[in-house]
Amino acid sequence: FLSRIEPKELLDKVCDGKTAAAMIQPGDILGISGFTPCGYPKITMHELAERMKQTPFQVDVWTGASTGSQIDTELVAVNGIRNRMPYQTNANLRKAINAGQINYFDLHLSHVAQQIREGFFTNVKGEHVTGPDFAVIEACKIVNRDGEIGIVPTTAIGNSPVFVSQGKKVIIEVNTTQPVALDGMADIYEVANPPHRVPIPIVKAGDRIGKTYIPVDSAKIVAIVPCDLPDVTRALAPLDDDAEKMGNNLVDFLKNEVKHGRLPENLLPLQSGVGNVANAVINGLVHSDFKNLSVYTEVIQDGMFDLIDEGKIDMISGTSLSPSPDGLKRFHANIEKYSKKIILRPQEISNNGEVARRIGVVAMNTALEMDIYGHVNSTHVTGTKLMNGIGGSGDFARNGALSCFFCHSVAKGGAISAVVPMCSHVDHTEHDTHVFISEQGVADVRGLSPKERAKVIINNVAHPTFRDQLMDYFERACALNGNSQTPHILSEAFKFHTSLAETGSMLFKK
Ligand code: 0RQ
Repeated sequence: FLSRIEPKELLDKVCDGKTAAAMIQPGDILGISGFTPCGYPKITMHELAERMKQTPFQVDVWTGASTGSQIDTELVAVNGIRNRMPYQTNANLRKAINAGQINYFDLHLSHVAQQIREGFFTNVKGEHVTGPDFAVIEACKIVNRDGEIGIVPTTAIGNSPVFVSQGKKVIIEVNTTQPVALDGMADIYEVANPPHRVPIPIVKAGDRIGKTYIPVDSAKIVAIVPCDLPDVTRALAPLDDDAEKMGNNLVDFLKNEVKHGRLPENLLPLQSGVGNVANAVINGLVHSDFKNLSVYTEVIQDGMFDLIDEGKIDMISGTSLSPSPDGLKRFHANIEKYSKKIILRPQEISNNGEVARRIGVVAMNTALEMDIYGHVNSTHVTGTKLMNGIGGSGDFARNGALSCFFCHSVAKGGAISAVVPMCSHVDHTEHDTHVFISEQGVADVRGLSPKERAKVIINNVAHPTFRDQLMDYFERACALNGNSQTPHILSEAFKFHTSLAETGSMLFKK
């Protein structure tokens, strides 16, 4: 542990997690490292939850995305979180948010850093602040490079740079389970807010533009805590037939794009979301003939290692390394090979709209539901209950060269249709969606009017069991509205959802 703290003048800041947690005051805002369950501080947050068990109080928690159990389970269990942003995937946290116990704000992940610097967020007193009270950051090492003290981050960069630069105090957790070979993967570059912003000089996914460490003003460091707990990442569901079909549908679609000259042979930089569907999609590419691919995305999951092993990938840019538990072992066993192909950037850069537009990503994200006109709900189950959050899907869907959305055509054993007459919540509008892919097929809605889109989506992506019901709605809506631009029968637009609530199925009983 001590050998990982290169600036010896910082050794007097070394303390245990309990001492660090005791510095945090009720109402403080904590800016925590971590993005999808990796790279998050473990010991300090566990000790904070223990302290809250004795003396209940609350803090605000800002993160990169979802974090680990010490934060998203333990702090939730002691009712220790007042406000939380910008993304989560934890069942306990989700339950607390949907029970009104925690105020949660769901943001485009690339926007968080700018909005912090601008002072969009308020503290418990209602005052606008421009940074957290504490940045709590997991480190692989603390270094002195070219006279600058720096935190070498671990498996997630997320919002750590802005938390450190804008935070009042910094707690660093040095995790000895994280390999020192991670040093060199990070590319830290912080942008200025308007009107001082200049172009971000990335023209290819593999361009390095910053430092390998997060610069930190050593006067702000109040604690350096040893940690020996590994990241606990999430397992992925095994790939089933439907997942394979979805991956094949994508590959066929992309091959056709190349054939007609709309995409280059090695495609454009790929972005893919997280979760089972995203993993299936990448799996399709692993088994395809595409070569010399590049990836400009946020989360690097197991499928990316397959692409490296198959020799199909030139470079992968992301903000976090969040493989499954088996994938993490594989990464550690081959770290020399994988680390050369991977760049980890702050989420303000990995998800940046300017860069995504310039390099022209192929955005591949997942929908909970989509409607017949091409709007997408990625975040709210039946329009009311938060699932995870928008994450980076909107950053890429709006700015990518090509915006694809994936989903299984049905959920919950066939009771729920992914295609509905009107989305019960909208994250991505008809203006941000180009191609829909389910295990049933592909709906390419580029250049189509809403009424043209409806037919293609119903016939190609919806499950056959729901097609008649959807077409019946569409045809009656057209008749009722005199073929208006986007026909709806407002009194029936949510009948799929109300039927689900009343009968347990979106399929109406005839
Ligand atoms: O629940 O396993 O309990 O049955 O949702 O669904 O099909 O396993 O798909 O793991 O890829 O997650 C949209 C949630 C999909 C995710 C979502 C139920 C379904 C299952 C999961 P069960 P699958 P995935 C990168 C970019 C938004 C953010 C984003 C997500 C569970 O991809 O959060 O893309 N995306 N960010 O049964 C009720 C429906 C349902 C439904 C599926 N219509 N109603 N439940 N499910 N459709 C990430 C970051 O930015 C960090």
